[in-house]
Amino acid sequence: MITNAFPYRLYLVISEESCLGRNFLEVAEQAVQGGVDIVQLREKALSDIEFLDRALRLKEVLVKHNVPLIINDNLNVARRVEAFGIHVGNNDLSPIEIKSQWSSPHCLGYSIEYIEQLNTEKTKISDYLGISPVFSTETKTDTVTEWKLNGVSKIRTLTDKPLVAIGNMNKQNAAEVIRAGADCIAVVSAICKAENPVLAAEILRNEIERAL
Ligand code: TZP
Ligand code: MG
Repeated sequence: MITNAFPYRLYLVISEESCLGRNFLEVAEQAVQGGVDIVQLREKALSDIEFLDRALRLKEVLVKHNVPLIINDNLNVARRVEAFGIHVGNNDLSPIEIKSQWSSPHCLGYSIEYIEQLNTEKTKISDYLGISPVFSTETKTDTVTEWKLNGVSKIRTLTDKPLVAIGNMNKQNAAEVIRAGADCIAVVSAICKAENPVLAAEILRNEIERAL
């Protein structure tokens, strides 16, 4: 369920390398112009200093548009850039550690990779849940469960948290995933690798709105 604390519908997950050699700041800004309303910086192979530098530059762009920044799995960077929130997977920093070290009201996203995670304290204290991956994807191959539409529906029946669908999401499947119970669609390739990121975001946003 969408809440006042998490009203977002189209979520861009970006890294510099996902943008095919283009300037990732420009891609992010174009995505926002097309209708992305929340952005996560996900850099898995950088030092804290390099990660922070990218995060600060991205935040400068997002602030102009009043779009929140989420940092993937790095509490130092999240704090120093004064991010809106942090996102972690099941093998990352623990949500419990994060909540104890970084006080509310920062937004905490947690990826659900198998069903047993739902009934845990980590899930309970998270502000939104990632359904990861809905469909298998070349962007992230170390995944556990391919949820598909059935999995999205099943998770929907088990929690009221905002649900963010990720994994090979695109304009062909966004509407049906929303109808299956997701609240928000997260993408890397569908925007970062699109010829026209503004248009790609607009089309995705329309597909989402049409299914609500
Ligand atoms: N977590 C689960 S799938 C995924 C992440 C970060 C990658 C999604 O990338 P794409 O290109 O939108 O399939
Ligand atoms: Mg991880």
